This record gives sequence, C-alpha cells and structure tokens, in this order.
Amino acid sequence: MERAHPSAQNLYRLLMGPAAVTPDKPAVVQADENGVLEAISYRRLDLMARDYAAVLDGLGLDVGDRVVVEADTSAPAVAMLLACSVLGLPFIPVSPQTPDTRLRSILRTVEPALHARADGLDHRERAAAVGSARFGLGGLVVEQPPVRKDRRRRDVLATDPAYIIFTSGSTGRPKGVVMSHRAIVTFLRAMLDDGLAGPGDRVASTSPLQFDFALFGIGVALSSGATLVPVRREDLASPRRMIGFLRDAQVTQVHGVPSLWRPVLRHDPDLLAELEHLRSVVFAGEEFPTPELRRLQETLPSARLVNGYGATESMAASFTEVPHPLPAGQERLSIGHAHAGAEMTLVDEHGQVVTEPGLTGEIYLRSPALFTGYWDDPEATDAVLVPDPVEPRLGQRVLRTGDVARLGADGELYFLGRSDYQVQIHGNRVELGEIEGTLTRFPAVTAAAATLVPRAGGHVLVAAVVLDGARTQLDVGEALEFCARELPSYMVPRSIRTVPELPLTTNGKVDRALLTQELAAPRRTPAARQATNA
Ligand code: HFR
Repeated sequence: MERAHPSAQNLYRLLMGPAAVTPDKPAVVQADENGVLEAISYRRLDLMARDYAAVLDGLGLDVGDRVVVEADTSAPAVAMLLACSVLGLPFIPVSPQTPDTRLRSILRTVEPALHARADGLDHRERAAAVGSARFGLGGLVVEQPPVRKDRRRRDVLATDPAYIIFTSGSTGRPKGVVMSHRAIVTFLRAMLDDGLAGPGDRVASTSPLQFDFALFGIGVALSSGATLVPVRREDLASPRRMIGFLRDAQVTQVHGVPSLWRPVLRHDPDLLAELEHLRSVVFAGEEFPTPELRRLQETLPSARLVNGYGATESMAASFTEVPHPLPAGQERLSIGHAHAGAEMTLVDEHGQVVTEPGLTGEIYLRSPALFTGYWDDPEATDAVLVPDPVEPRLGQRVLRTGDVARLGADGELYFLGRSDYQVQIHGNRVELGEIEGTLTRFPAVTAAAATLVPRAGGHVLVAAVVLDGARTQLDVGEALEFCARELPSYMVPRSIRTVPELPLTTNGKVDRALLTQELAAPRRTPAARQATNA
C-alpha cells in the first residue's frame, strides 16, 4: 500500500509524523453527535487513515484519480484526506452546504473516480461513472465501486497533486486550484519554522472544508503535533454557543475569517473574557475592519492577533502580528513580509518593481509553495503564474496575486485591496477598500462595504454599514459629510444604508455580488412594503 516513496514529500507523512512520537496524544478533539467532546489520538487517526487507504487501494484507483470528499472538518474527514494523500489520489473537499448545482458542476469539471461523503450526509445524485462511498468512525464503506481502469502510474511523487480547491470564481466558472504535495508540505514546514503553532496548542478550525483555511488548520495543527479542534457549524450559530464551545475545549488558537467575530463583538463582547486559554487568533480571507479589530484586542488582551494574508494558489503568503494596541491613526493593516522561504514584490502599472516606500503596486509572490495550475485551464494558469518581474530571463514563475499594496518604510506591505475592486468612477480610479476604511472610521460604524450599482444608465457608488449596536441609529447626512471631508468628491457614496449584517459567502467573506443586488433593489421601507402589499 505504501505507494508514496519514503523520500518523496507527502502530506500524509508530514501530518502523521507525530503519530510515531506521541501516538496517544489527541490529534483531534471534536463534539460527537450529542455534543460531548471526544478525543481521537494520533495512533487512532493513523489507523483510520490506513484502514480507509486499504479500502481505497482495493478499488484499483490510479495515482492522479480524483476523490471528491464531502464533509465538514472532523476526524473521519481528516482520515479521508490522509488516505487519499498516501495513495496519490488528489482530494476535492466540498462542504455539505454546497448546492447540488455547484456540486454537479464540480463533478462534471473534475470527473472524479469517487464521491465520498461523511456518514449522515444525504446521498446526492451523481453521474453513474462516479463511484460512491461513505465514511465515519466505523470505517469507509463503498456503496458503488468506481469504474475500474488500468493503472499507468507506480509511485506517488512530490510533484503529484495532493488536492484541488475550487474557488468561488467571482468571474465565470469556478477554477480548480491544483496544489502538489511538494507545495503544501513546503508551506507547512515554513509554518513550523515560523512557530505558528506548537505541540501544546489546541487549534480551532471554523471554516468549511472546501475553504483552504480549513486545510491550513488541519495542516498546522497535525504537522506540529498539536490538537485540531473542528468547530461545528451549529456551534457557531450564536455567540454564547461559540464561546462556550471554545472555552470548554480549552482552545489556545482560533482560525477564522474576520466575520466570525462580528456577532460576539456586537451582541455579547463580555463573553470573550471566558477564553482564558486563548493565546492567539489567526484571521485570513479579507480585511478585518479596524473598529472590530480594536474591540477584539480590548476584549482579548492576552491573545496575539495574526493577520494571515494570501491566496489559495499558494495557500497563504504572510502572517503578521497586529500591533497591540493598533495605533490610533492606522487604518490599513500591515501584511508584513512573506513567511519563511517566500518573498513578496510590488510591481507598478508600468511593470517596474516598486522600491520606494509610500508607493503602491500589485503584489507578486515568489515561493516554492506555488500551485501547479488551474484544473484544465492553461490560459487562466498562464495569466497568474507569470515570468519573474525582477528578471524574466531566469525562467522562474511567480504568482501574480491581483492584490494591491503600499510599500512601508522597511519593506513591509500594507494591503489596499484587490485590483479588480478598483473601479472607475467618472474616469477616476477608486479603491473600494479605501472608501470602506473611511466609513469604518465614522463613529458607531463597525463594518462597511462599498459597491457600484447600476442607476439611470450609469453606475453610482453606494455603501452599506453595520453599526456597533442593534439600537444605534446612523445620521446618514453626518456620515456623508464625514466622507466628503475625508475623501475626494468622486469617492463619496451616493447613499449609505444601515444593514443588520453584511451578506456572507459560504467561506464567510462579504458576498459583494449579493450585497450589490440588495443595494440596487429599491429600499423596502415599511411604507413601500405596505404599498406593494408584499
Ligand atoms: C486573503 C485570496 C488560507 C489559509 C487563504 C491561511 C491563510 C490564508 C488562506 C484564504 C483565502 N487581508 N485580504 C487578508 N487561502 Br493565512 O481567502 N484565499 S482565497 O484564494 O479565497 O482569496 C484573496 O483574499 C487574496 O488575494 C486577498 O484579496 C484576500 N485576502 N487574506 C487577506 C485578504 C486582506 N489577510
């Protein structure tokens, strides 16, 4: 069964390394079906992974054959990822929340040999050629074996794909980010070098498995011999449940997107004092609105907050501790320097490398942990894996991130936004992130999102804001005057709407497409609702 040659980098070997050293240590602590915490040791997790791998191996799958894994993060799900890794079967994690249409689109695109789902999940219709299986603490059960084909490969090599993550693909069809064992192992070893987590940590993972932030938590926790603590969706449903779970599980490090913290900061900030074991919070995915970040610092004085920046195409790029307290005037968070073994370079619109502090440019990432390419999409791959802007003739490829940053005094970067969030208004280039940053400086505003909505043949700039209390009212006139004082006139929103919360994607980021739709629709005031009797 050992197809992965001992010398080749392989995700299974990295994550199960501690099983040989601390076999009885909990690898995973999770809530069982009754919500009672149960611990699965490294030894038991390794046995589960090998048990699953033996079943998979019996199906005659070839290195490179894909396996769709539909699950939330759990010990069986991790065992499934490990079993795929040791056999060289790239896994495609999808969360149970994935709508049938999107799952069907992924299955059609990636043509997996097998669709394996966690116990308890409904059977989803799928193409006949795709085998089906279900897995849990009791084992992996094949319901319909995949179509057998002859094997063309022998060993699993470091360059073989470990997983494929389908991004939401804001533009057009979803793109499959193919990550090799070499890339993800190299990246996780850098995390070990940077000491992000250690054996004494209990790392809470709160993202859906289809988001590589979840794979990050699994990788960082297990490769460092720590304990992974998956947080169920239902345990995130209310601030009381989330804090209660994190407290009872004695979590020391929490991974999550900024929006994870919004409800508790808004409705029940005092609960955070109960997290006496919490030593660090790692956030990633989008900017953390500074008013909320400051509140989090105040309520978690002994935790270090780490701004994790990066894209799925390299898993991540940098981890920067937020200064404690965040200086009063500072609105843009530093994304610092790249993690050990990687480097970020800024390139301006003329293709020149930016070296002068204060200037801005697009972030290019140089790293041995870059993705292999987008599944079945060489054009999209060539658009982002580009020649090294410093010396193209060397033939090295670097990742063009599509993110814009400002160069700091000693080479650290300050995130400004995505280049495709730069919009043109009356011929002026506008950073939506800059408008949002200004709005969060207005008293009582804790989060904001700006967007362009179609109106009267053109587009107008509008904004939505979340206030720091359910009872707070916003004086829109004052807020607009504040923006007019702080921003050039073309960057002042035409209107500002107060919303109880910003709409979120499955991965927990602000759903800008949905927000734009909501803001484009006429305001549904009580009068309007009465008028339409809707
Ligand atoms: C991202 C990328 C996974 C695990 C990313 C750990 C870390 C990071 C990841 C998550 C992600 N401030 N903007 C930030 N893979 Br640490 O979001 N990946 S992604 O491919 O879905 O999206 C884009 O999100 C980046 O290009 C940025 O535009 C944005 N982004 N982190 C940050 C951020 C601001 N910290």
